[in-house]
Amino acid sequence: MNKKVNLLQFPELPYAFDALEPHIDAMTMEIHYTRHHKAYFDNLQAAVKDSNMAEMNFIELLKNISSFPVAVRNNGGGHFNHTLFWKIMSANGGGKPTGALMDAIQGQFGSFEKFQEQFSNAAKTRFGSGWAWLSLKDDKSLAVCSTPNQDNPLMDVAECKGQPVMGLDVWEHAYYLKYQNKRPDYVQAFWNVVDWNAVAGNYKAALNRL
Ligand code: MN3
Repeated sequence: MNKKVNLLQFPELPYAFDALEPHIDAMTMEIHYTRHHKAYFDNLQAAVKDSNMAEMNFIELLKNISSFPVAVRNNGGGHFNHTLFWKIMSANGGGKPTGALMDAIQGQFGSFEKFQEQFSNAAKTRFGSGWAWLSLKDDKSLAVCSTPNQDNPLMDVAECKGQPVMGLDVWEHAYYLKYQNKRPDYVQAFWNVVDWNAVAGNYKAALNRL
């Protein structure tokens, strides 16, 4: 899906603020989308205006992010990451993936449960603000990792490089109203809203770009 992320367009939230209740509460969703994501988006517009960055392919820009101002790294990452995050959750989420994605997860991690544990650990142990990721690497293998702040595995500055297939926001603004300091409870709840069809679509699209 990441080729669909537009640098210049603020995306619609694909569901109502309360759609992911009780796992993610409506107040958190509203503030997260209308204020946090919107602020990254607005700050990104300010950072790229009067430059040729606005006309660049957003993915290519992120892949070469070390060449651009830090405001573009932080706000471009923020815009990209949240756009992906909204789309990999749904009211009908949860359960397990099927098909090629499930085969790839089982082949890479041994079982879906082992993948879940590794992803959850990446989310829980990221110190401070950041994201946990499942990514497709250039050698077609899957990898779990986490990044600080609004970085992501597309960026040339990331320790773990690949195409993001699914991501989990572990900034406190993503969970504090409902879960306070209990990030592990939020991470556990996330599994109930993962839209595996959307994640499978991202996986397929990422494979097609290799
Ligand atoms: Mn966030």
